[in-house]
Amino acid sequence: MKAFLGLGSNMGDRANYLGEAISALIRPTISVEAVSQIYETEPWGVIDQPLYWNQVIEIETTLEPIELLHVCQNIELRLGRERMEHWGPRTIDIDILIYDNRVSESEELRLPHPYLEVRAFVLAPLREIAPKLILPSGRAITEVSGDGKVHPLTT
Ligand code: PH2
Ligand code: MG
Ligand code: MG
Repeated sequence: MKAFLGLGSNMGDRANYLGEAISALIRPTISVEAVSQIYETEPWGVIDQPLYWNQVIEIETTLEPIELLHVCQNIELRLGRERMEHWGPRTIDIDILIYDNRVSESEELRLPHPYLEVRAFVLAPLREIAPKLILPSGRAITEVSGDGKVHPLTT
């Protein structure tokens, strides 16, 4: 199945955490199909924290969504993620944004990601790698920009 993952870091060597997370995802059950540029983004939600570096990747996976979530959580732990404050600073965050057309309202995993369509730090890199995507709301990704300042690192 096709899925899109959002990666974010705002502590320590952000480029290194993003790169390590992508490498760690690759395994027989997960292949990485596309990788966006890194975007520097202003913190969304809790604004009194360092700037984030965000990236979105497209994967192909044979894992079920909950299995994929557990893989992501294990990688977060290995890369030193400590859960302190809700939406607070972190070495690495790996979120499942979209998994095929799957909808989940469970406590553990909500799909599609509940804030997907309001966060520019997700929409900008997602638009870069999937410009023809129709969002879960039915709107084209080219028509939705979300909130927050973002810019790709290379421009
Ligand atoms: N993640 C959050 C909360 N706020 N802001 C930015 N810019 N980037 C993030 O990845 C981010 C955030 C919770 O996961
Ligand atoms: Mg997140
Ligand atoms: Mg998360």
